[in-house]
Amino acid sequence: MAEEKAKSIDNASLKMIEKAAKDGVNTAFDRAEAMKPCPIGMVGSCCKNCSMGPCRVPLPKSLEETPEDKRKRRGVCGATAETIAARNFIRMIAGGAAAHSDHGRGVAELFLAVAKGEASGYELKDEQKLLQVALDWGIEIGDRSNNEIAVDIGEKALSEFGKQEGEIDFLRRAPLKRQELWRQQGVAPRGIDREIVEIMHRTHMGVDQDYKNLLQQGVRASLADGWGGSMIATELQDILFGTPAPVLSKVNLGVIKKDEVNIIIHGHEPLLSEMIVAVSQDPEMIELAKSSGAKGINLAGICCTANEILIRHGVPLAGNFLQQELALVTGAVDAMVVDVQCIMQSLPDIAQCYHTKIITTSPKAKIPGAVHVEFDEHNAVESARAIVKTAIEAFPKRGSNIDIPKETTDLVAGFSHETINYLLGGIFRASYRPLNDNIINGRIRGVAGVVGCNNPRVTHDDIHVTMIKELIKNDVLVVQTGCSAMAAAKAGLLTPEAAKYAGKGLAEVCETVGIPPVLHMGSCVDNSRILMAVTAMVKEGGLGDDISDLPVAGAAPEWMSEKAISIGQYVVASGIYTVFGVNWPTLGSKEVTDFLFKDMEDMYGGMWAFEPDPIRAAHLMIAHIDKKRKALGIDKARERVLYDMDMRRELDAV
Ligand code: SF4
Ligand code: MSK
Repeated sequence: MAEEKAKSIDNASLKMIEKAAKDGVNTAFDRAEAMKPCPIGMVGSCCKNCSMGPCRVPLPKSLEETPEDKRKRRGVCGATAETIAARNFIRMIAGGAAAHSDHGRGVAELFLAVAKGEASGYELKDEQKLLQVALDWGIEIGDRSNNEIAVDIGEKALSEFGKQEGEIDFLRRAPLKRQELWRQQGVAPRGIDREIVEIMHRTHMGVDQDYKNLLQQGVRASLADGWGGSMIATELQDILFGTPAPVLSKVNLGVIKKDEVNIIIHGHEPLLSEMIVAVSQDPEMIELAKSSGAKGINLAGICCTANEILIRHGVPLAGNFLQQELALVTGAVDAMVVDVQCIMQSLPDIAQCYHTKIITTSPKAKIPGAVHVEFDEHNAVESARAIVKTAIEAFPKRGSNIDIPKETTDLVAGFSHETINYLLGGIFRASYRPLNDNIINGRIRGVAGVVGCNNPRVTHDDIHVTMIKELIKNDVLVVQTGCSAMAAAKAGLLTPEAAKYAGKGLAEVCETVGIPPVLHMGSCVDNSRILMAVTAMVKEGGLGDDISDLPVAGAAPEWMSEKAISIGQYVVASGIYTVFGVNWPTLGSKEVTDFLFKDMEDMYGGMWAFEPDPIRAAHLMIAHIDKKRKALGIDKARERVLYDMDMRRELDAV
């Protein structure tokens, strides 16, 4: 009998999974066991784009498919397995790009309202970034006030979504060679909305039926996400709420407190949660909590809203994606406030077993069974107060079935690309030079971005943590966002002490600079920070003249979301080799998979790979990093560094 796979490597999660079973609560872990994935849909071979179908074009039983068999392997409309797999793949990109970009649009709308003085309670916190974005976008600074400049930035940001012609403006932040390559390939994106709509049009029955042409539109829309919608979200959030700097905090379900009103913030957009952070510190609210018998108000987060308020305020992380239901199972969460994305519909059902109020806040994301308190940017303080009061009112209704796991781990987060600049180069000479130098001299072998979700099809957190440990052990500096960063945090990898897991060279750099070997850069939209960091490495010099020359790689080893596919595609199209785990959604077509895994390297200098085993995946990334080091002529330097005195003595002794 096959050995049953562990559900998680995290003890707190395992305890709550056990409690859920006792309490009769069904979680994603149970549902994943009961619901086997459809093998045809899993590899992208099912199409339901019209009512002549759904059509399934499964792979032939034998690898030796005859041309005649292949001709028969079509949907009713004649669509081939290639067309179907490519259409499905780029529809995932459209979904992911839409989610990130609509987040960016929401931020831009709030930003404009703040600039115009129409959103009380908010302010423009980062003047330096305001001026930087104004410069990048050619917006007049002169002797105008910050608010006047910000009005132009807000209007410009909103216009980027609907731009009919020309390119999105942040594209010009990329290295020149990369911009030219995108233009040659015909994938430099116009407005973000336009590229997403075009995917939906081209994938409609009977439109684009050339898989390569389809995949190129996927690239174009994904670039509109990474260098457009996501970058707008990150930059405007930084101006509004402050650019993150290193901050100490804690992670895991143990941050939930038995004697305080616990409010968990979950989702992706920090617009309202920023206000909840402020309101929960209001002495009047704390008094109100005390009058209900609580000692205070405790905020914690799940998923990327959590990352956003962690990196700016140090608010602790209750957990990542697969811990959202488990947080409720503690019985001690008084309210879970959700905005958009990655929110399980099971939450209100589970909440009924306890006393928790699930509060939806976005008109775009309502859930039957939840209380809806709509976020109104013109009245954000009032919305936040209503939410905090709802949580306080729930506190006395807690039952006795409470069990909060003890586990918490310390972490340091908030490594924006600007912070890395300062940390490495110093405040007076902020620069990526020391990073590039340490890569050239071989102390740091390369940089890997490990990001993305959890997926109950694999052991929770295990794939992330195993991969990251293998990378740092081999002197690869890891940068992170999303739920992956939380997995690493729980394993203690986001503290400077984690240098003990790193190879000698990386550990030396971490100890000198005082940084962890794994840097938490933020939320899902903050993958745009990674784009800026690799661009800064190119511009610093010595490591080639394009992102694809750098010894860097990317991974989303436990991915589940369409957003991960959009992120992966813009990272690949930006020139970075990227490995995904769990499963791969185009395996139903060899041609489509070959295009993504092989042809893209010639076209973009970066390509996709699929490897569910975390150690093997890490070594694919390391091999790619070494290939780039060799091409740069810095592989020899690395060998010199490896042979330190002890090793030389050992060699002499032989
Ligand atoms: Fe089938 Fe073609 Fe309709 Fe898809 S679009 S469901 S392949 S007939
Ligand atoms: S929250 S998209 S599960 S990283 Fe950004 Fe986590 Fe993936 Fe959602």
